[in-house]
Amino acid sequence: MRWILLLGVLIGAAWGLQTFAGDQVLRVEPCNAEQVHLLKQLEAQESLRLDFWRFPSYPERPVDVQVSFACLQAVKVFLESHHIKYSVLIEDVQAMVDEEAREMELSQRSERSRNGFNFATYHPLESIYKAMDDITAQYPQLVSKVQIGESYEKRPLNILKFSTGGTNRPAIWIDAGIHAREWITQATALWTANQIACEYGHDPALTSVLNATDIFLLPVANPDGYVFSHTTNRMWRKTRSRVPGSDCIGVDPNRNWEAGFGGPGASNDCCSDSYHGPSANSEVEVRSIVDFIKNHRNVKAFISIHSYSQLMMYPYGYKCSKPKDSQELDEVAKAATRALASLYGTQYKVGSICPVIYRASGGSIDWAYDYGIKYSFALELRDTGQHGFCLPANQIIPTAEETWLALKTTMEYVRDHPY
Ligand code: 0X9
Ligand code: ZN
Repeated sequence: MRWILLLGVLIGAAWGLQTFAGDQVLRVEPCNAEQVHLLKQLEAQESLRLDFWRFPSYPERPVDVQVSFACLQAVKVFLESHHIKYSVLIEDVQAMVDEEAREMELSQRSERSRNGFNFATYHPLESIYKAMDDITAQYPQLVSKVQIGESYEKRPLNILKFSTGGTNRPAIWIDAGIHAREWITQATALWTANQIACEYGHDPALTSVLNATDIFLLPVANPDGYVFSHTTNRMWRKTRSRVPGSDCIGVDPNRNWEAGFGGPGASNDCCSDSYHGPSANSEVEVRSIVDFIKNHRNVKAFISIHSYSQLMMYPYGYKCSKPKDSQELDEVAKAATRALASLYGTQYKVGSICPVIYRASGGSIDWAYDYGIKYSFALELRDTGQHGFCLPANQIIPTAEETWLALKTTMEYVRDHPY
């Protein structure tokens, strides 16, 4: 077993690929503050290179963590010796990544012969950008592409604007893929773009929303990270910016907004996956969205799509108190997730970020809310950890379909509640 793993690692390294042979994802369930504290100590130990899929936070909540094969034994012994409960959520991360790559390869081959975009598989960035161009070309009356900036590595940041006319109408902002590895989010956003374009004029709810409101959709908020997650490291989360004087690359773009920036729930360590960056808006990807929203001035809803955990959350994450509109936001999120569940029974939890997932400062929807956009929500799509960031491609369309019902419910509510 050891030799096979070593061989895998060596072959991967020769290709410049990060491999995860024998890595496991553990679900750790601390049962008191002391145990959370111990997990945070583990997090701070750089040599372990733990990858938290769900970060530890007070009060105690389940934590998902990818542990490299080399450190697995030591981590398990540590947990057991402190009587911290854990189970193995994913047996072999590399096996899951390989399976996903095989599926992509097969569907790309059949796609080339069918000559059409396949929404039911994951795609590299160029294919997503091409599909966005195709949608724009097919529905020029309704859809236009707007470049809102350029990523650190100079890739365009493209949004799709859906508008049936009028000037500076109230607008709904939706972004996906700010975390590179959350592939179901970029895929869902693209399916959603196509759905909006196809269903306008057919679906009465969507049609009435679009007759009053514009929709701005950013399917790939972190294109550099997304490309890196395809070419080199499937579990890449952050941007790809260089921090002067450090060996580590990238900033967590969901800790980089000017909302409790640098507070609890973000890391000072530039090697950490939740590194907040040198200053708020240091990441051009974040700055470009902030500038766009500020210039547009009429955004009434701000929805950020993440994965995984099946949650619909509203502010705050940088503090654990509720916003003044929490009751209304709670009702909207409950109605939206009820609609979502009506399709396939997928259950979502609703609440504000801090109690529902963990404390997280510098997040997008907290910034949007404090900026004055009342209807600010973060969605965490499927699943609850069985596959985590590698949601099988055969779940893309069902996930997008159910998410669409939540988005539509929210958009209808926003349309009916001007402020
Ligand atoms: O840690 C995060 O940024 C989010 N979870 S994820 O697994 N997708 O990384 C949760 C924070 C949600 N907060 C905002 N979107 N503002
Ligand atoms: Zn995320």
